[in-house]
Amino acid sequence: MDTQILIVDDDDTIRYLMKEFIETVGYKTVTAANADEALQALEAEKFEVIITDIMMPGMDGLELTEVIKGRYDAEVIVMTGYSGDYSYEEAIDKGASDFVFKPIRFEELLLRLRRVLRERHLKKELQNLAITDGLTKLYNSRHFYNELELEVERSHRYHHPLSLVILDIDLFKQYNDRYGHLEGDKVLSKLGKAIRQSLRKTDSGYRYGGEEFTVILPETVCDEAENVAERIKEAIETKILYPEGGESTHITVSIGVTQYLPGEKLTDFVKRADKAMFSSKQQGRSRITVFADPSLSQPSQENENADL
Ligand code: GH3
Ligand code: MG
Ligand code: MG
Repeated sequence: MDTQILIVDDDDTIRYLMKEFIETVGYKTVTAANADEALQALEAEKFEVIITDIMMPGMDGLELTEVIKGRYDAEVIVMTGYSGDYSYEEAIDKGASDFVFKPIRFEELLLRLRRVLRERHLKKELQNLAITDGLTKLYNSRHFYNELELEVERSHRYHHPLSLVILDIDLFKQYNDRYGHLEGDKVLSKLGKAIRQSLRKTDSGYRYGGEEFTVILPETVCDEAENVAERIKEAIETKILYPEGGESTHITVSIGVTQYLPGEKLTDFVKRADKAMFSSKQQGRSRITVFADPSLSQPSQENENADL
């Protein structure tokens, strides 16, 4: 089990006993003697739950709870004596998930800890469901716009490159017409898998529309994004499909690739990727078009010459 628990208490004995007990039941623990140490630990490692005393020199446990809930994705359980100095309401108000009284009864603490973890995992599952497309197991379009906004902001702030890939299945209406919608759905599901397997750790794939997909590639320049696009294209197009009532076949995809230009609007960025994809369609489908620079999203050289 790699669930990490951070124990914060200024009392050495309590810290030691809690660490021993919580490790006995199978969780990993780190201890901190005050809020500063706790925040250092949180910067260095990821914790699912922080169990903190309230009364501590320096920043108290309630303030610490507030800081944790503002900065980190973690649950907090607070501990206090029977003094009545702090109320359950105050702790919950700061974002704590539960509250235990000192002297600590370890069995009770364990029950509460397990409940907090269970609820946390349930919450995560629900959050995942809300951002995942059921058919392809890729993220959905709502999540796409949220993530793209975050990545654009990051790219802007740190001057790091950011690329976007848009992909559309070629002549998918024909496939549906020929083999039926259900067989079409199977293709979408397989394509979702092919995309997921072709991505690098930092990339994320989305079902953008019915048979349109996007990939966000942080820290990536156009050329590298093109390599990823090529890998995805090959993974999809080499997959042999066996639709019911038909002969073995395969599908092709048209892809657009572009890189974020500092300061541009998110919608312009997406539109350029879309135009690149559309250009792939116009040039005969089953290809990748890269618009590295906005001037390239204007009609291509050949078209311009043809107009003269
Ligand atoms: P193009 O190469 O120009 O993209 O041609 P196309 O036929 O793929 O494009 P068009 O936009 O005309 O048709 C898209 C098709 O995608 C029509 C629709 O039935 C199919 N489609 C969209 N969502 C789903 C889905 O969830 N399941 C299935 N089976 N088909 C879908
Ligand atoms: Mg299509
Ligand atoms: Mg389409």
